[in-house]
Amino acid sequence: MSAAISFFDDDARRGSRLDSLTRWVAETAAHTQPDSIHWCDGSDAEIAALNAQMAKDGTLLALNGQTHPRSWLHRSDPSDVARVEHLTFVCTRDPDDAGPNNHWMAPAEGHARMDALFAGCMRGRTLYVIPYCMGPIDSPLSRCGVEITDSPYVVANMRLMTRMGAAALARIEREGRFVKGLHSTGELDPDRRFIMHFPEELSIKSFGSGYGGNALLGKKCHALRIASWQAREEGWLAEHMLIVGIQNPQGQTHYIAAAFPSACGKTNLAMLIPPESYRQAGWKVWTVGDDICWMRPGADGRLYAINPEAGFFGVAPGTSEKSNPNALTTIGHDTIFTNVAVTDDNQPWWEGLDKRVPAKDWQGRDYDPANGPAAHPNSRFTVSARQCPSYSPHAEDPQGVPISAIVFGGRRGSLVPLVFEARNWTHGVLVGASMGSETTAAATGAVGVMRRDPMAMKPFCGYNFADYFAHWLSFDQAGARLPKIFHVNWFRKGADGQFLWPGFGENLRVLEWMIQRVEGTAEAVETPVGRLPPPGAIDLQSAGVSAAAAEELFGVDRPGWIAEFREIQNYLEDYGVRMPDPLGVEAARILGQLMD
Ligand code: GTP
Ligand code: SPV
Ligand code: MN
Repeated sequence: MSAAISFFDDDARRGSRLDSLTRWVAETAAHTQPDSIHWCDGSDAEIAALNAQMAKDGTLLALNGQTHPRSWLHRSDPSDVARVEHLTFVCTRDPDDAGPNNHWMAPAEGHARMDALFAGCMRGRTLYVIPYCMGPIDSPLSRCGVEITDSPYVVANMRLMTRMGAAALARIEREGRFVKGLHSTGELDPDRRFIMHFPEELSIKSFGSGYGGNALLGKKCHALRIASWQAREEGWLAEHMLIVGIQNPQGQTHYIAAAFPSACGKTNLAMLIPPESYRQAGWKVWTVGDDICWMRPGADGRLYAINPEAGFFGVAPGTSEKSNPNALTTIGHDTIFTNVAVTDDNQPWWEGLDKRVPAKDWQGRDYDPANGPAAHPNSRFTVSARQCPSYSPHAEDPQGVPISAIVFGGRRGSLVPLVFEARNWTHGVLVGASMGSETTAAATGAVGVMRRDPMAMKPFCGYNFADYFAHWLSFDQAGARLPKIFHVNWFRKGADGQFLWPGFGENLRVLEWMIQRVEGTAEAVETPVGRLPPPGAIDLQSAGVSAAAAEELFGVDRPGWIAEFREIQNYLEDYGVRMPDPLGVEAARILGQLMD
């Protein structure tokens, strides 16, 4: 093995706080046997060289440079197109610490399995060392990590999604502490694929996938599964939430954090364009983050949030000039597209973009509708957040932004109203804990199956959900000025199978009611399940919603809710004695009121 180290030489690092990092890199190299080692510095020259190399070997295909300057298409292996929840494990000494919400393996067994897969796996390849920072480089809320990978595509994505390179390495040297992520694409054999987490060691091992959350270890593996564990120990929250600033015509901005499961509208809400009348009145929307939110109580008792990511790994299908013009502008240049289709003039294309007919599908075949959608339903764009026209001027504030409201929401074709407010923090935690949603293409497996997805964290909480709910409840302390909690459902369908609510930009009408509730200027109607806006509080007519649809969107179907709460009670009981009592008490109280 010729270890060509291109960042700084061994002598400079010896004896510094980077010792443990250099040792880990050397041990990993000895085990995985790469041809060479490359320390990523995050420079423009570095990425230019990597892109040129990937263009040469076919990993990246250049897109139309006129319409999409400096943008690329990557086609992943057709068996490797989404997160693999059944192959994702949390390895804790005590299985109860991982909880029934995770697949568990003993740490020694997890390491043994992974080490066997990694043995010699980088022969003929380059080992890349990616130092990265999740969150603004100068924020006390940020945390660092290092990903070792043999995939240059992962390097290119991590460069857009995190603060990667020399500045992160300097912070790691200062702090001496970082999350270790080891990744290899292996042979992309679905039978030799695992995503393994060791929260007690702050480490991750991922083998056999090059896709998204399986491979970009800063994202779901670090910023959610490992960070949720760290957050509980340190008194903060790591959540699967967008962060959006809503500026009213008086110039005040309220920040809202919203947890929706994968492919349920976070990117879209984070980049919302107000309806015309709101724009004219002076409303503005500011994007802080579209997927992950780290929050911590500030000195004034409010929760302050940062977006640990620096870019968007967004769902392409459905993104259009009508649904999300901000996203479309964002991805107009310097973007990596993965598994989208292309037109005959080599522009990226996906279902819902426009009326053109694509030339090649996501697998590079001549487009034939008989083969299914042209773009894979989980095809994605990777792009720097700084290219987003609505990117908030406060998105990189080291202290974060204060959160006025937390919103939970799922994809529910029936029962759940467009919006309701929780009575208090405990009720709000129950609302989050009992969330249900229909599955999507963001993970492998059946689509459209209703399952419990508490706080949109089912695939991402690195520890026992019962302990996680207790951690959430613990924020309700003397001196705390907690956000109000709401639940929304943009996906309610009528008897004809069509959505009852137009969604997208019109969602601002619902956010406006929430903000007025926070400010104490809007009314609400008490129901057993929560507080609903009274008729007229949200202008549905201007949103094009008929009176009949409105009735359905705001109805409380008692027998339906009784059945729902019985299911919720069973779900909570599955967690046994660790489940905090207040949630069961709250659920029983609501069920009692529903049956009155
Ligand atoms: P992840 O990146 O997987 O975490 O997804 P996400 O939560 O960011 O979802 P995204 O905003 O990318 O939306 C996913 C799908 O939901 C797209 O097909 C959107 O068009 C659709 N969608 C988003 N917002 C709405 C809405 O308000 N109403 C309806 N009906 N569909 C929506
Ligand atoms: C999600 O599935 O919630 C995503 C995409 O944001 S991935 O990075 O693959 O997790
Ligand atoms: Mn997500």
